[in-house]
Amino acid sequence: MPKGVPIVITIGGSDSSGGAGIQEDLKVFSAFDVHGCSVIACVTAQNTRRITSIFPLPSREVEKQLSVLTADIEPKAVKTGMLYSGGIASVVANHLRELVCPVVVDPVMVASVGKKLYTKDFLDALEKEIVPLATVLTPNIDEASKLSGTNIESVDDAKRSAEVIAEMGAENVIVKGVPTGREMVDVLFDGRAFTEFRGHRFDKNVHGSGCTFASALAALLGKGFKLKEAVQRGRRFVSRGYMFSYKIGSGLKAINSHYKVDRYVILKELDDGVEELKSFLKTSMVPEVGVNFGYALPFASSKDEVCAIRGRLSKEGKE
Ligand code: PXL
Repeated sequence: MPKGVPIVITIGGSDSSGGAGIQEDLKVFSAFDVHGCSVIACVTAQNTRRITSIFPLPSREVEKQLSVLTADIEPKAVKTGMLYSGGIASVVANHLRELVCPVVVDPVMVASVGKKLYTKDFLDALEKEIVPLATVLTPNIDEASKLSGTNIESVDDAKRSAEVIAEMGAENVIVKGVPTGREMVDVLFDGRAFTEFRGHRFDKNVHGSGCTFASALAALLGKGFKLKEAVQRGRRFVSRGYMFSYKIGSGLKAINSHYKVDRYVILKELDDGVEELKSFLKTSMVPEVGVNFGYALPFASSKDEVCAIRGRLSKEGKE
């Protein structure tokens, strides 16, 4: 490992389908060039359609993983996901209390295939022990509704819910995915002010998006980004993941957190394209104003993902 690579620990459940949980977190960490350590809280047996078993590890085994890691390694950030039971949540909280790095808490409650991912005593431990240790808590609207006891149907509802959750001790709360017309809004509350993040509303249900966002946040905070910038970058990463999501079985698609956008290939294609165009372009086809020619990365969403020839092709065949 090169010197100075930030280390980020994820604490959560194993997802045998590889789309969410620890497996997804480690993929995201690697996409952001941070080193991921993992503490397994439970093992789920699942495919893209259903979860057939949840096997929580004994709390003392979770405790052993945390102890051995923190005795040797100084994480730059920690992310928690599916902790499942009150007992496991308490053990995790005891360790988080000793850490000085940012803690991203994804209060995982229900799987995208619809199964409940916690036991009765978990909610109490989450509220009393884990939430107060969160640098940022990342509930979706259902999780935020459950935690705050308010029903979220609008951005204003999400703001009220975030205030209630912040009262429980979370430093920042981001309530994700308030559907408003054609947009999806995330609401961030830092204990004083709200920031709204608006984006495209993807209507497909993709497996792993919550884990991806929270682990991207942990990686970015671990790399030293300020929270708002981390949220913006994390959201962009998740949108890309939706666009490039793919099928691995007969059920839900998997979010794509390992796509590579190859800028060099696009530049080369532009170059070759210009030469090809010039080879058959007749003067009569070129308008007075000339011809612009540009290429973009797949699903380009900003100017730095577009390349074009400087100036334009003119009637005289000059670039
Ligand atoms: O997406 C939430 C989640 C987190 N962790 C594990 C999961 C899931 C959803 O299926 O299986 C292990």
